[in-house]
Amino acid sequence: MSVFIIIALIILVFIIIYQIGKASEYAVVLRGEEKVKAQANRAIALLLLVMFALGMWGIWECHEMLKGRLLPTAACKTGENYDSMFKYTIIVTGIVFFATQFVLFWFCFRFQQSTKRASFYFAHSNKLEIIWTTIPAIAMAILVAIGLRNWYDVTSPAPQEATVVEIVGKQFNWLIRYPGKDHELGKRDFRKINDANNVLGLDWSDPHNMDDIISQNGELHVVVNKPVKLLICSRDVIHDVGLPHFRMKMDAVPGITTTLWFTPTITTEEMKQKTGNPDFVYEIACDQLCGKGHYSMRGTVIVQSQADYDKWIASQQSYYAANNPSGAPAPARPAADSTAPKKDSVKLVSMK
Ligand SMILES: [Cu+2]
Repeated sequence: MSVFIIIALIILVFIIIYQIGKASEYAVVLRGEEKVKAQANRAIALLLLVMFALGMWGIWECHEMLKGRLLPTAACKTGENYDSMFKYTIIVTGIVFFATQFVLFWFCFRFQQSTKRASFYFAHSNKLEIIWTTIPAIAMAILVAIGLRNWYDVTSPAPQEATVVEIVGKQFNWLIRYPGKDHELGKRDFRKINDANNVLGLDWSDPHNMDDIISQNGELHVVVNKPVKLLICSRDVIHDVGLPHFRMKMDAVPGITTTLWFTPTITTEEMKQKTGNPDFVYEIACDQLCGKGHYSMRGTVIVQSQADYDKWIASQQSYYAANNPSGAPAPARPAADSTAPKKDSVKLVSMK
């Protein structure tokens, strides 16, 4: 019912505007075209000022409404740097936006058509060209330089003491591999991948693989105030490790290892108290549309103290031990299998 009322209202508004238009046409005939034109001109000039004021008020209202809701609290130093870059960009572009819009609307009002004033034309001004090219160029160069510095911060070589964790995207979850006691991840070979007992294709001839731990529930455990380096890869299509609370994202590309590093500064427990949300979790969102289960490809980052992390890792079994309880080497994958399409990719093809 309310939909009909709204449609009827819209139609009514159109009819009113149409009738006003017609009435002003008659007025032109009755009162003389020049006079009506001058009146309309004044009215439009004034309305433009009103529009400017309404627009600014709308922007302010949006700002008030969304205050504190746009981005979650940054939980690492580089995230804070990104936030300040965001703030300065908004300030600079905001000032330019306000100034240009104000001048645009004010000029319309101030220099509305008048019979008492002759127009002044000038075709070119080198001085103006230099001013409005140089100032934005310098401002943009500064903003880009800050952006590059922040980008370098997250993609530069990680500190020596960083924990290395591998995160591999697959349709449709994240596989996370931690080096075991030897602190080194073993070699992988995509030809050795099989979902039964070697989800990441660990090469069992490499002894570094024997103690590697693989978490298949999408939980990435990291230690607070300790740098963590992510080795990012994919098992099938392109995914993207999106970490909104750490202001980072990086594509997970099959066959290429991309990296990111950061130092989390707030534990999950502290964040629960900070946000007042007992269910708070740091999210890993797949930021690349990767198939029909993309929406469900959500992981979590658990930021914890060193003691909690040590306790957690001690409770984990290595992937090798969990899948080969007898201790025997994992059977090699049958050759025929390696060319068979994976179940999920078949599903994806059938979508088209
Ligand atoms: Cu994905």
